[in-house]
Amino acid sequence: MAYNYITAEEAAEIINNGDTIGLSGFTAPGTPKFVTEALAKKAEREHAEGRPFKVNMFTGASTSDHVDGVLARANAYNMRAPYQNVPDLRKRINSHDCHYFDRHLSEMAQEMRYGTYGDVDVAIIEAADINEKGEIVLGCGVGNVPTYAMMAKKIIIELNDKLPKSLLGMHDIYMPLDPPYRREIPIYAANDRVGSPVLKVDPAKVVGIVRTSSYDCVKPFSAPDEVSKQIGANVVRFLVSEYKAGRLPKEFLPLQSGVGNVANAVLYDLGESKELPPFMMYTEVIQDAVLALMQKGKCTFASTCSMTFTDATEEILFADINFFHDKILMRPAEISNNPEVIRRIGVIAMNTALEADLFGSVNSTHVLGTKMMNGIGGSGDFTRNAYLSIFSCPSVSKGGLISNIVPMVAHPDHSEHSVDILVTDQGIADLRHKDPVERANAIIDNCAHPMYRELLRDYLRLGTQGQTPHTLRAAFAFHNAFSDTGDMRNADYAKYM
Ligand code: 0RQ
Repeated sequence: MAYNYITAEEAAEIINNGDTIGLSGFTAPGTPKFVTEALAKKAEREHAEGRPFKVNMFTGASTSDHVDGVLARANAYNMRAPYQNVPDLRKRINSHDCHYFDRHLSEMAQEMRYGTYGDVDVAIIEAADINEKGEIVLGCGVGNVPTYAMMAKKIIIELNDKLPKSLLGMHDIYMPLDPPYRREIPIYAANDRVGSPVLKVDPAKVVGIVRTSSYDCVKPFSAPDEVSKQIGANVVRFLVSEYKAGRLPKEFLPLQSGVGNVANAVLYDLGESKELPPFMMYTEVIQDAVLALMQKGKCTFASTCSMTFTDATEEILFADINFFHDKILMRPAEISNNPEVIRRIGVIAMNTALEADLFGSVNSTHVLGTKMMNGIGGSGDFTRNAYLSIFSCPSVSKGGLISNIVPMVAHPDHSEHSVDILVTDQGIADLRHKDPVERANAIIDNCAHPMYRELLRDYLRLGTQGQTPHTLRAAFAFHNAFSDTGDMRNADYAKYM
């Protein structure tokens, strides 16, 4: 069938106030970039003329400024899910201009299919290629697009000429049946392929194709600072000691790694380790370090939802795509993050915390307990189901005004039942086989910054009751001290007792 080629502005005209939109992609890669920019301009025009214009936006994970930045600045979101990381959107969420549902990423697609969020009016899909039968070669991220495309009444394609058609074969599009008909997802090793290399859509639903040309605009990494390097070295030290002790199989286990500078630094360090064998990844994002590890033969395969590469690394990938073609498989989020598969193949999960408490619970999402940072993302999918779950963070933030080890986390995302290992620049606390007080002592001695250790020990001494000796009246003394004085070191337990 002959498709209708349209401009981004014409595409934006197809989208109405109140529409629910589903986007392809996961993080910036694979996410549309041009129709959303045009949509933000349309929203601004509508607002200037006194008409309401807001949409409900579902994505795979975070996007980029071309989506969440422009649309947040235009105040064009009524609702947004399931994850974001753009400062302007964060402001809209925390000021209640935008309803934000922070969901486990593996659950979004099936919740959508169950009808939790109503209909999908429009899916916008970035593609490297599309044929007359509606078979789409996706870009560098998948997300929840199989579900959004299936449910959408209309589909708009962004056909991006920067994406080589030879991406064909690097996707594994699989949609599980919903309960009670679901069977096991037949992935028994990270590199098992179970689905289709193309996304199949009904060509009759494709209302327009917009020709585009752009890399994925992932921000370059800053060079790792001393703290990140120390965290990376500690994570590697822990994994090597586990491996040498025989607590990890000799083939090693697939790794999951979160996003950001620390995660990238940890992977570079793993690549340098002579003691660890080459490994596979079963993860939701791969960053620049993974491509370098593949070139060195240290990472042999990566199952992921997105190739979150900077533009320079994306160019390296595209220039040598034959080398990488069989080493990377991009899958929908409900498969890349699938709890069943993660548990089966024994993933080692490595994620980042904002703060952790003395007994091992982790806050990944809410700054000082109230302000949404990004969201839980895939960290819960992996943490709860991993063979080994590692969290890392710097021991302090804001030059020491904030201790990232606190008596009690101000918002719990991952409980002490799921967190196995805590790592900071100071060291490693192995929380397994420890009772709550033993865990607290291990965290104070190994992870807390020296300037906060005595204050944390004082908190532990206050507790006289129960197996987990919290003192609830004083549990947020660190957070209260920061709110009142701007420095957690002023925590005064007596004030609340
Ligand atoms: O503030 O930006 O003003 O300097 O928070 O802190 O240390 O740079 O942390 O960028 O690695 O992000 C948990 C948010 C960490 C991220 C989180 C301040 C600090 C700084 C950022 P500035 P860092 P990172 C894979 C898995 C949840 C989702 C997830 C995240 C800023 O990793 O969103 O894991 N995780 N997904 O100064 C107040 C504290 C603080 C603090 C740091 N305790 N209190 N402020 N900061 N600790 C990805 C996907 O799911 C797609």
